[in-house]
Amino acid sequence: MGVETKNLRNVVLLGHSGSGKTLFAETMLFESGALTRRGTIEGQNTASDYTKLEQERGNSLFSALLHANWRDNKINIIDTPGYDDFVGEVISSLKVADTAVMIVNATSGVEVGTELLWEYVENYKTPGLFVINQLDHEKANYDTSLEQLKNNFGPKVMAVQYPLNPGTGFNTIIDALRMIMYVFPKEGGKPEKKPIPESEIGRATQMHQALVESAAENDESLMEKFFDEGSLNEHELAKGLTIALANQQIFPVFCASGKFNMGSGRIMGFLNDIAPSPLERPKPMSTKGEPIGADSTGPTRVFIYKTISEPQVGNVSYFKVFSGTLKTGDDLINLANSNHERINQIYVANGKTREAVNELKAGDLGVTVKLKETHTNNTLVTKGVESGIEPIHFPEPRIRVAVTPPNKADIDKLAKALHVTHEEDPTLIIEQSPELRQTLLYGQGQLHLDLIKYRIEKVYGVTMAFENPKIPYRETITKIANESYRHKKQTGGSGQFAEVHIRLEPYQEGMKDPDGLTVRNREYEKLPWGGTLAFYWCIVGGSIDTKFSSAIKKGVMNKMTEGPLTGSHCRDIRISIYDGKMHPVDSNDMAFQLAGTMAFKNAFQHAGPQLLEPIYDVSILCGSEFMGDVMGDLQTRRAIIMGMESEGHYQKILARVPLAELHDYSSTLRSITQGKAKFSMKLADYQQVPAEIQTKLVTEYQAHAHDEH
Ligand SMILES: Nc1nc2c(ncn2[C@@H]2O[C@H](COP(=O)(O)OP(=O)(O)O)[C@@H](O)[C@H]2O)c(=O)[nH]1
Ligand SMILES: [Mg+2]
Repeated sequence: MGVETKNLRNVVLLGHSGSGKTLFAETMLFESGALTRRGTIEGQNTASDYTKLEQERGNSLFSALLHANWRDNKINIIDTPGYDDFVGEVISSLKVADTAVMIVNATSGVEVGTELLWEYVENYKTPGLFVINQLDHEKANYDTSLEQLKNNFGPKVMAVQYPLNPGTGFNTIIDALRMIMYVFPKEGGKPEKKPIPESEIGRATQMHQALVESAAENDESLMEKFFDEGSLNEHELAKGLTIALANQQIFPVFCASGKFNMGSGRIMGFLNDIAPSPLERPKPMSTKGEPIGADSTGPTRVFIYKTISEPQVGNVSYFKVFSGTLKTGDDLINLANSNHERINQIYVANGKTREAVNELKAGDLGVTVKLKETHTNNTLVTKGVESGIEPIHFPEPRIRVAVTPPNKADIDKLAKALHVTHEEDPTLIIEQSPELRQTLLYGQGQLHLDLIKYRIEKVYGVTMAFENPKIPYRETITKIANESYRHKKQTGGSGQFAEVHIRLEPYQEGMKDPDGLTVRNREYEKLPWGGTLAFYWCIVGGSIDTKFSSAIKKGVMNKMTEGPLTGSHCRDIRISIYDGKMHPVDSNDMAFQLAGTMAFKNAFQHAGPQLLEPIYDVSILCGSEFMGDVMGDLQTRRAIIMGMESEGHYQKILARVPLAELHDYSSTLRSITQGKAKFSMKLADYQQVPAEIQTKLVTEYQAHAHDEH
């Protein structure tokens, strides 16, 4: 029998890298009895960091699914990586979690990672709590950490506990919810419960009162009771806190030392008693915009939040049962492609250890293997169900590199390896660019791409090298030019003849008709690479037959595709065909197409040709102390600063930066800020390339084009 939905707690551990998530997860498993001995990061033997790569690096790179039984309940725990490069793993974990536990390092307080990850918690409306961890550290500062949490995340942040003696020798926590003092033995574990000493009663009572008030605030009957009696009993308090937590009306703060195994038991107790089950949190939305309740007797909806590929096993799919009950032998339908999938095995997981079970009820997390055509973000449903789970939206990439073409023998192997890697990690995006004639990889940071390279070499035995990606420049014109071109050729008996007179103008939406020309027909071509080609037919008196119009346009488009300056795509040009000549026998489509190409090419050179480059909106969040360095670096990248604002003790900078100047930004920013910065980027616009850079690019292209002929 699967665990009842009301007895499930799905928890995701979040936090800046190094805050102690993985060790804390280990402690939770140990305290619950799921592990008989505690691993350490240094010992490379934790349940969560079970891949060789993570152990070597001493850092989580992938999310890990764990679970612990605690009294009546099963607590599913997902440990996540802290590095922003792996935020995809965090987002997919948040999608299936019902409570977020944000681990904060007491020696450094709120860090960039804390802030960025909290944004996701708020966006996902995930109930959340904080753990101020590493209180055993000599530099631990609880008060500052708590103050920073309140400053950054507002008055809903409320302490449940405080440490009596943070720092070396830490062993005592005052708990204002239970109004009790916990004193831990040297090796941690089960604390001794003692009355709160006289000297601390004042502070503890004040905290307790604040918790009771916020528990009462979110429920009318509790509110009444509170006004009548001035207090709530334990049961009412728990009920009120569950409602407040589930609706993000309170973010409680706890104390811990993962290293010395202090505090995790109480936090699991809180998750057990107070944290919402999948039934109590706001309902997630389906692809059809309807709320989906975690009803274990309803139709089955199984959502795949993560897929990995294991050497001996093949595809391993991590899922949440959003509704219904999943049983072995179930035949489900993948809503994304209508394929049938038979569920042969269902597992629960503790890192790499998997244990087979017969069924999982609504709300539970599990693993299955060997699905045929099912990927991350797909929903498997009972036949007849039409709405799935709204997919995870992964963040925009922040770095791009080109893959150096491998030797012939490896081309297919590499392509396959990249494909599988993308299936496992949707934040890796692969693009075959016909425009740049390169294979481009887009990812979340240098570390992200380096790791992908490392894994592909290890797992698939294909050597992979990166090179600088080319920039997708655009070409346009800045002034009017008139041009005529005559194509004439005599070969044997037949000949070719076409003559066109054209005018090129920079195109703008809503511009008036060309001076002195009578426009017969207007065509506006929205170009697949952005911008417009306006093609005007202004022939009076039939000097060219209208039937040649499309051949001329085709000729122009050929050159627009591979522009005269650097072979880049052209955009935002109006061409008016206003005169020409044809020959009754020798004129044909081919001749007019060629004439169109040549006339356009020549006119372009006289029309103030201009290269355009992609400009990105870049948003940077960094510690205020690095502000000067970050700004100084931006100045070397032809950046335009669009705004600055402070967010807590962080500084947010908005800038517009040419893509050509951004290729090493991810690693540079990391090194100048010692990792205390994050950024995002998004294509904003195309803008003129400065004259000296244009000259250089055009000269390079012309020299290269010359070589090729
Ligand atoms: N002193 C102390 N060190 C800790 C504590 N928790 C974790 N660490 C250390 O901090 C480092 C990072 O821990 P880890 O669990 O990998 O952090 P994560 O990146 O958040 O998963 C490791 O060297 C741990 O041994 C703690 O409570 N106290
Ligand atoms: Mg970790």
